[in-house]
Amino acid sequence: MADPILYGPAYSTYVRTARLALEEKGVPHQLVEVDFLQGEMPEEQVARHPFGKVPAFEHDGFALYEACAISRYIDMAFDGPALQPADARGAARMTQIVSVLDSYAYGPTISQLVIQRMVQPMLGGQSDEAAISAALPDVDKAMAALEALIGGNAWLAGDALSLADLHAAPIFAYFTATPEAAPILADKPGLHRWWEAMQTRDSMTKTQPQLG
Ligand SMILES: N[C@@H](CCC(=O)N[C@@H](CS)C(=O)NCC(=O)O)C(=O)O
Repeated sequence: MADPILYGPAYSTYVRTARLALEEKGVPHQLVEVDFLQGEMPEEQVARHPFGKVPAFEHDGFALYEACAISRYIDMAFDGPALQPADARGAARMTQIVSVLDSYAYGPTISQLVIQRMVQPMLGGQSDEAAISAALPDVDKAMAALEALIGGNAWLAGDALSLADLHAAPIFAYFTATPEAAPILADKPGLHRWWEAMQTRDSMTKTQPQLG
């Protein structure tokens, strides 16, 4: 069987989620870089992803898009450590956290805070401080929900690393690089402990993006 191919830029959080899954499973793969930061999404990527996003994925003629579908496929199709809890409650908790990240955390944290604080200046523009201020209550609300969900667990969905952690970590990598993160995380010891542990994984080092 051919190695899987992941299409997207290493700087994308959702691409990194899929790469983390591939690294945690130890799956040889190819990353085909697709850059969209300086302009439009390239046509060949829109052909792979009808909503014009990254990542897209292909394995032996099987094409997929949407990071959570890709990471679940990687976990189930390849040998290596299981990245999804086997019990009903653990699996539901993992799915809940992935959904919270997609629905309530990514938008305010990445699309608003990180884009304004980090990406706009990198592209030669200015941060929109009003947009950042407007996003912060929603960032805090999402982080508070994640703090409640992790509770005393080592990992977001329980006592083992799961796809929930791989979905959250790329968001945290950018979030914690903003000055707004420290005060928001100050009263969230569970997330603080989790992020310290997450950063030490080889998969995080191997997928570190070079942005800027
Ligand atoms: N629901 C999609 C979201 C993917 C997504 O938003 N990707 C971002 C990069 S992290 C993207 O493609 N942005 C380009 C754009 O919106 O034009 C998934 O889970 O894969």
